[in-house]
Amino acid sequence: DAAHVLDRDCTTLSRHVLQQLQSFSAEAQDLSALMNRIALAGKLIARRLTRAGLVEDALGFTGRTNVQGESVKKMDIYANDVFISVFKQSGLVCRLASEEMEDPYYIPENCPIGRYTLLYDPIDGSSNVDINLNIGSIFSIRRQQGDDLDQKATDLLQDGHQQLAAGYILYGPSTVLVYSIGRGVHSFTLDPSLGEFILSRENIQVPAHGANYSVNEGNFWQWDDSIRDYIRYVHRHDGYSARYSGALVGDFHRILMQGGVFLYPGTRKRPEGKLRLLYETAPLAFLIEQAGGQASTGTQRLLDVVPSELHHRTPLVIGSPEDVALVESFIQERRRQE
Ligand code: P6P
Repeated sequence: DAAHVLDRDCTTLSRHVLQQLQSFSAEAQDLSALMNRIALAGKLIARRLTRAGLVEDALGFTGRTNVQGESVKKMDIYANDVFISVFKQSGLVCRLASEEMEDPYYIPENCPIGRYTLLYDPIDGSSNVDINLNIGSIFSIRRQQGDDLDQKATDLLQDGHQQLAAGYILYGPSTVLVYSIGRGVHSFTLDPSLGEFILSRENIQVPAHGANYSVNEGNFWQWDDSIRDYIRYVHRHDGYSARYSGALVGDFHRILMQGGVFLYPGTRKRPEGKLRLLYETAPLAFLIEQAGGQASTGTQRLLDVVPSELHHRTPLVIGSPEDVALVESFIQERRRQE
């Protein structure tokens, strides 16, 4: 019978969003359409990546540096422009803010309709592109507040609770899209033969504790004593495994699925850390809290942080509640001693 025709009850992303909201309100329709555009961007980027070694303009550097002072890779630009083009057609997004662009990109003809803003890191971990290791795209959707006539996008400088939706696309052995619109965290796997993201895991809950701790220990002597205390603790105790790929999305996905903690602490030189709030740490914090986990700067709940500017950076401690609490306990202990 029909049930056996399909491998599984193919729940596509757009259908899932509408089911999530159990309504067909204007916002539900908008979010479903927005998620569909993100899925399209993911498919276009995944397709380019699978041929990275074969097509001329996918590997290597452009010779430019971005607002972060990082050398820009061809794939960064391609992915950045893919999101702009799929949202131009959508009519829903009138501003896009990206790691790759100093200022937001405006699509004025879309403003009267959608009034949504996409904040994204088009290719996170792009150093992995040339060595065929996992990379990701991170996204967050906020509603535009006010008319932003001066195009300063100051309404974006609000805490992470303003996010309507957040998620990422992980380009790994399979392409996985993980998202939340505030009703749990769900993952979809791209079926290339269908060209559709099909529901693979619903209501993902991060384990209360996990063995993985994910941090770049090469920075050990740059850290505060509190982080070194935590690292010495996990070195001395059985049951911990170091896992670090150098690409945030893959390292986060491992923590979400298996538990544990990912850290990118501040250093003496850069106390605010490396990762950016609006399109990296805040979307992941939204997700991990929806999955029953925690995210902090080490001293403050991540979703409460108010950015001072578009490319605001924060330290990050994110993952299983027990493991995040353990890191924070070392920070609190050192503060008590000061
Ligand atoms: P480090 C990649 O450049 C990135 O932004 C994240 O994807 C990743 O977690 C981090 O930086 C890696 O930084 O300093 O450990 O190489």
